[in-house]
Amino acid sequence: MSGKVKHRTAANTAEAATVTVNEKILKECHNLYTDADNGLVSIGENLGLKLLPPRKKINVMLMGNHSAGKSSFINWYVEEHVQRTGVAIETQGFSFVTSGRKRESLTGNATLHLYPHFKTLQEIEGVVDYLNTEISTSKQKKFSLVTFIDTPGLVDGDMKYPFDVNQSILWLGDLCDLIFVFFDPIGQALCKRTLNIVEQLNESHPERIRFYLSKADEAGHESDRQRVMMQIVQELCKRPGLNKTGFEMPTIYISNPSKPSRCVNQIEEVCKDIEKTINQTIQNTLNQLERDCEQISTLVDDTIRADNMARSHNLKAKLKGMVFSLLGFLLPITLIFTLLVASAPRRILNNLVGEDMAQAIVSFMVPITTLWENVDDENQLAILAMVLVASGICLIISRIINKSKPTLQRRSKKILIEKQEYVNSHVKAQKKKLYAEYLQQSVSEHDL
Ligand SMILES: Nc1nc2c(ncn2[C@@H]2O[C@H](COP(=O)(O)OP(=O)(O)O)[C@@H](O)[C@H]2O)c(=O)[nH]1
Ligand SMILES: [Mg+2]
Repeated sequence: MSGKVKHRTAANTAEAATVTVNEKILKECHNLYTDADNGLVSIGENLGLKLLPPRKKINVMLMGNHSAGKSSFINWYVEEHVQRTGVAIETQGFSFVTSGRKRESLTGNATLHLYPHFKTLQEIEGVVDYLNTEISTSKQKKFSLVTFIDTPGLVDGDMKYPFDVNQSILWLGDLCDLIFVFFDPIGQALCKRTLNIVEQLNESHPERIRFYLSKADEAGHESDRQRVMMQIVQELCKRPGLNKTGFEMPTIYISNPSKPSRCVNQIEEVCKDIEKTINQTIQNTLNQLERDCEQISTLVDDTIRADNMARSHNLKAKLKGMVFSLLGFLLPITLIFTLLVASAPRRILNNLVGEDMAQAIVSFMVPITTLWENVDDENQLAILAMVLVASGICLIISRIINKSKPTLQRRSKKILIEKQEYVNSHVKAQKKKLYAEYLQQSVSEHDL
């Protein structure tokens, strides 16, 4: 007896330790994104990249007919009576059940505050009044890494819901990692509304959906249970959107010590499935972290390359612009100079630059001045006009060419490179470390 107790305590400690490792990994990943200065979200924002911080828990939605045992399943998993149950007691709206530091119930608005991912629900009229959160301190099973979403029991017919229940479930399904569909053997196992929603959910997220025959202990004998199951599967297969081969429908029930049942109970499989999804989520989160680091690094490289190109473009544009402005100024100056040398009396030139220099200039300019003297007066005027126009055009071209592209400031460039360095060394190293911790923990889990 004491041996058994000891063994169980050891297992519990190990369990607690593994939960802590997984929790820690998801929390640290979350922090790597949300850190105010060096978080990937803010770094990405500066590069025009929108990143979402990873979630710290997985979301599991339970849906199904009225009184199929959804709320009871949550209570069983949490090992605390958080959700009201009973054939007559209907879960009216959506209940988020999650673990926290103290037992507390939150209203719809507080719920949306707690789950910003679910903010879009607000757009469905009236639903916020039917949202609530139950926080429990339970750490049973993997509850610290799970948020359950209990949904209103679905029924056919004239039942009026105070909000668009189908739409709400579809939106929630988009944000959940697992969708459990409970069918119970006595209730309206084949409620059309349930089947319709399941069919729609299955279109976008077939990999998230799991079917269960709940309250299997109430199905009577083995043969009755088989018949109920056949009926449900047949009904599911009639739906074109659901017709897949190899339907799996584990039978589950919450065992009652005072009413022992010989029926096979596969409820542990549900726990394993939740665990598997948590592990998958951790791996996905770590892989996404690596990809986001790489994307940031590439974006920084691209930004710097584009900046270098803009700089060299600006330099070339400046040089070309300078050549054209020079031409624009030199053309009229040359002309005026030519006119001066050709037409002004030599005496003035002598006085201006001295006799020797004047001689040198005159002989240097001989080809142009003779050319100019050979042109008659009317054409001289035309040439003058043409030169002025050409000079004007050169000046305009110079302005057009010399348009610079925006470049980064030296300081921002430095910061970008620092962030890239931080992501490549610190964040990636952190990711490696977390992966190692994750693997280490799974290995020891297998050893147990
Ligand atoms: N025999 C049996 N009864 C169950 C089981 N799960 C739930 N119930 C009962 O079924 C009724 C409806 O359960 P509840 O969890 O409120 O269903 P919900 O409407 O889907 O949330 C309650 O009276 C529960 O005690 C089960 O596995 N076996
Ligand atoms: Mg309920």
